[in-house]
Amino acid sequence: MKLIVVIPTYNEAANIGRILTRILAVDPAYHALVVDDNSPDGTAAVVAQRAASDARIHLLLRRHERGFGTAVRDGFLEALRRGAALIGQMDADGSHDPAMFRDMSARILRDDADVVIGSRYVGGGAIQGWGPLRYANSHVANRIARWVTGVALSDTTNGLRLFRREVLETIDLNALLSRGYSVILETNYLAQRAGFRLRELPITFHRRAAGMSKMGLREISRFCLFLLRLRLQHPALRSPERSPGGILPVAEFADSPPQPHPSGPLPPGSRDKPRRSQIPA
Ligand SMILES: Nc1nc2c(ncn2[C@@H]2O[C@H](COP(=O)(O)OP(=O)(O)OP(=O)(O)O)[C@@H](O)[C@H]2O)c(=O)[nH]1
Ligand SMILES: [Mg+2]
Repeated sequence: MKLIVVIPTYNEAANIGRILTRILAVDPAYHALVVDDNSPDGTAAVVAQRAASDARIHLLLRRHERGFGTAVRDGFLEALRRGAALIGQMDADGSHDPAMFRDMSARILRDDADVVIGSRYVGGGAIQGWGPLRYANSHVANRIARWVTGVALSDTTNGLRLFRREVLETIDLNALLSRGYSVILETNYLAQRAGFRLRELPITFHRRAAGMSKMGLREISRFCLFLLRLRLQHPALRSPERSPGGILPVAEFADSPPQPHPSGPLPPGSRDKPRRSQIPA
């Protein structure tokens, strides 16, 4: 089954070669699609050279557009066009382990989930190498995102995810509001709202291997602006705290028995299939 991993890049020449090698080593059915915004450090040239001799490496070079959100969107559209059954997303800087796609795809193929999120904040998840400020930034962003949107995830800003093709065909990628990092939250929110099953799998997140972060004040303000726009566009959004029956339970994969639903047990067989009436408008 064809799995394409979308990797947005900006100035990742020092990292991209290694991450491509790691992705392709996980499984012969895995392809990598790098979406590069004409990085000044020549990231695209590194990828193009690898793609010339490896049919599983693809490059989408965006010469005139810049932005994490639109890069992810364009990557998803290109992966659909290339016929992927499963579409992954990860960063290029070594923070995410591509071997996780094995477990993630197993969950989807077992029909336990439609979207699997690599989560730093569920039991067993971890972050290595972050200072308190970086951690606080991520933690607060997740709390606010969850409060505003009702997305039932512990970690809705991490860029290691795997989608069943149908999810990305259903949500309208061309209508996304996000231009920046909020695309992760927005697509999670839209998938949940469309009635798909989102599940979290614990991961260890590593500090970037080399190069500079693109996360800064500009991205943080873009994220806040996105939340405001979403709230204005969907005034009926409610927080989980204020509408306990209105969202899906946070779902983690664990070998332990499933947690009871907050509003009582679901009928047999319905645990994983959210009713559309459970999804906030
Ligand atoms: N195409 C594209 N990719 C981007 C852009 N901004 C960031 N990226 C890529 O998106 C991924 C995540 O960006 P990072 O800079 O690592 O952001 P971060 O993980 O929040 O920050 P660090 O923890 O400091 O690494 C990396 O692979 C980047 O190269 C952009 O404007 N366009
Ligand atoms: Mg990073």
